[in-house]
Amino acid sequence: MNAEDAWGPRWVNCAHPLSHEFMRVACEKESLVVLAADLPHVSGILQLIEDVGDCVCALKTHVDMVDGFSMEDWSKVVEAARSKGMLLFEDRKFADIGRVAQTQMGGMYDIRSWADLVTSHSVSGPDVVDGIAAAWDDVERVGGVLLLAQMSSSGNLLGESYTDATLDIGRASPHVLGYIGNGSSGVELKELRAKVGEGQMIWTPGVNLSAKEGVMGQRYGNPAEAVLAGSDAIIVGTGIHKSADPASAAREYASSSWEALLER
Ligand code: BMP
Repeated sequence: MNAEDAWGPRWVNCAHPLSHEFMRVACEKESLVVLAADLPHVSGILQLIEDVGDCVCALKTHVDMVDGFSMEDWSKVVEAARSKGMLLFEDRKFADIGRVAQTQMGGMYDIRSWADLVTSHSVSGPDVVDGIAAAWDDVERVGGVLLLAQMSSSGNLLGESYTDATLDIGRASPHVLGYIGNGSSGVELKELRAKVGEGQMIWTPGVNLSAKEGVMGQRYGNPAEAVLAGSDAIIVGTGIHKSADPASAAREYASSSWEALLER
């Protein structure tokens, strides 16, 4: 399906090139699924990519949870994700001053060299985004930042005024592709979408087709409802990798999110 027909005003109004790349891949795969590959070994991540990569648009990683990390092993993950046409998204949640964030994009994980997208908190102010962008400049790559405007964890401190201030930072920066929203609450998501408008993306963790509640305060909502409320990407971890049959679970998440997009 033609991306503009599927995405409508989002396709027309989003400015960041990687948002179009995501929307294009989503149309190709008929899926809005971002896989949260929260596994401690490269071998497990590689197997997961092999099993579900055809219906996943981006691979979200926490590179610092990988046991015995080596860049040589990690490059296999990067290569496998690219060969399946997935974007690479490191959920680093930067939160420091700009200069330090720039340095943290390098280091042993060298996030700047392989990640297309990263998350950042806005708590330290706008310079964190400039630091991240400067790191991509250093290696002559283009990347996009998703700012945490809401969270799915219960009791989080990202209240309305924090969200509003985060959107002010995000609107002012060409590097901010969009926001993390709370996928477990259609009400919160609709409010967020009304404030964000059409020009930036909202990606949502906290979605699951069966579980009502996750462990340690994670909250879940229905992925199709999240898309209908304004989410552009559903971030799914345990719903896929803990499933007895990850491939068919991923297909279910893909079709429910895609159908919701077309309905929207
Ligand atoms: P799961 O579907 O297994 O609950 O995983 C959710 C993923 O989304 C995790 O990788 C977590 O780090 C991330 N996440 C979240 O759950 N809530 C947020 O508010 C922000 C996140 O990045």
